[in-house]
Amino acid sequence: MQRIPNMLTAEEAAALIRHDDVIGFSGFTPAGAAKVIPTAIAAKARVEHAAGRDFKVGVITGASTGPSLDGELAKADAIKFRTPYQSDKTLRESINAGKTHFFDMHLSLLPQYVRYGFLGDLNWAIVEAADVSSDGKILLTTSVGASPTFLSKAKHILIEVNRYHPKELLGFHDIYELKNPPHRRPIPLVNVEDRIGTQRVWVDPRKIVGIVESNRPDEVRNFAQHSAATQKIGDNVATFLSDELKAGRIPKSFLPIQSGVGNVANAVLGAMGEHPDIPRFQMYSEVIQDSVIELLNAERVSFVCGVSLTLSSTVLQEMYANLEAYQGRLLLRPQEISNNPEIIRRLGIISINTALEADIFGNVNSTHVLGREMMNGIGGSGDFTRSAYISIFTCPSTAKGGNISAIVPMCSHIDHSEHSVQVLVTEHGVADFRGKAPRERAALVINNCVDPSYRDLLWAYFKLTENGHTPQSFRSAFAFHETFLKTGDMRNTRF
Ligand code: 0RQ
Repeated sequence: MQRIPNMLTAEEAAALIRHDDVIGFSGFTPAGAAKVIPTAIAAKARVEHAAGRDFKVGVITGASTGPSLDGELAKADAIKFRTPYQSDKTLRESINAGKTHFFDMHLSLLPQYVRYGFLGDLNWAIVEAADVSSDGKILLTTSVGASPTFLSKAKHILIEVNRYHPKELLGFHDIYELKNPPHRRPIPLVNVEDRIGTQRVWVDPRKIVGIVESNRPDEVRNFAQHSAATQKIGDNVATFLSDELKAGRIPKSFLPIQSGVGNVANAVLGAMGEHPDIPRFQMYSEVIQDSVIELLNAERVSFVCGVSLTLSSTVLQEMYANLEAYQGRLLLRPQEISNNPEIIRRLGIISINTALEADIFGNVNSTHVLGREMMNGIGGSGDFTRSAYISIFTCPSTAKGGNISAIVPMCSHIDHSEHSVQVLVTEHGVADFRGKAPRERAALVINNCVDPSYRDLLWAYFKLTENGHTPQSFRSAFAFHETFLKTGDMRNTRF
């Protein structure tokens, strides 16, 4: 590090960024996200705007980030376009107001979109690191995301060396980049634990324009306590999987688990850990949340790999205090590898993701509240769902105190179609769609998954029309949504 002379302040780094630049920032969730430079870029934007000058940048990251990146830049109205995922309140409002263009995409595809040039030229990679050597070897921190691709494709690089993260993270990353077609080869990963790449990202040191030092924790939010509903969903998933095991449809050694983001996913993993009939398992996932570390500590999970260590600061600090105990049991991979369909299909992954809304035929909406307002984005849910051995969606059967049924006649937006969704689980039960025709699926969902206060209404909808392979009434398919918008309660729906 001593031979790279250009130590900069965050403000000096921000001064290099120009209006209309496209930046690939590190960060997959708030884990490993660049922090001090984006905040300084936001401050620069405010100064430029006050002087009457345009200043907006294109923001590409691995997935969502934290308040110092998406939050600050959105508050400063400095984001021209954003991809592939976000979860920041201000940014979400700007997207839904049509002010920020948001391109919601499968996370596995992001790195190759950048390499193929589909998102334009990348002016900058701004990446958080635990260390950087004078010959350009970069030790990433708590996420890999798409940083290797940003670093290889960007014209210039700025590094945030964050002293909060120890250099002993060396050995926890497995960096492997795909070649573009027609030179792409099979990915040589056949077991969850396989290492296929390097421990650090190698870049041409001449591209590193500056290094900014910082000491800032990841801005990971704590999860909500498990509610009765999320606990029951977890129990239902665990029981379903243990029944699959007993039926011989999951091998005795079990199969690797992918688990989604958010409160529901956290509760599901907790329940799987507690279920007496589920053996110790491996995880081939994306976001490693607190519950995964608890399962590793309890020896319920034997190995986990993912893209990010999205841990509350207490759990991360405990891990850092005892890091060597996790060597060989935990690995961070690029999103292009963790979410790669070739590997997901090969390993036989069981995917468990959360739906905002599902319909009686098994289509799932993960992204749009009432069909219009973007929540976070599709994230990796599609990457896993489309290629999984068993694809499961979970959700509480109602939202907003029961005024919204998460199960509707027809989804107001579809991210995962009936062709990819195999199992739906709510706190009331399980609908297993495998081998079932649409009419059979509808009966399973209404009987097993729907909240009792909506059951008669959904039967009433289903009986409206007798015709067709998938019976629908165009006039009434969105009656639940329309009624909610008019009266604030879907239970007022009348057909
Ligand atoms: O709103 O916060 O205002 O109360 O949506 O709902 O129940 O807390 O669920 O935190 O698990 O997030 C789908 C958003 C679920 C997330 C989603 C309202 C509800 C609440 C959140 P409030 P919960 P979770 C990749 C995995 C897409 C990306 C993905 C997500 C808020 O899981 O972003 O899967 N997924 N990545 O009140 C209106 C409905 C609603 C509703 C819930 N039907 N209508 N509002 N809400 N249902 C793969 C990995 O490996 C990580």
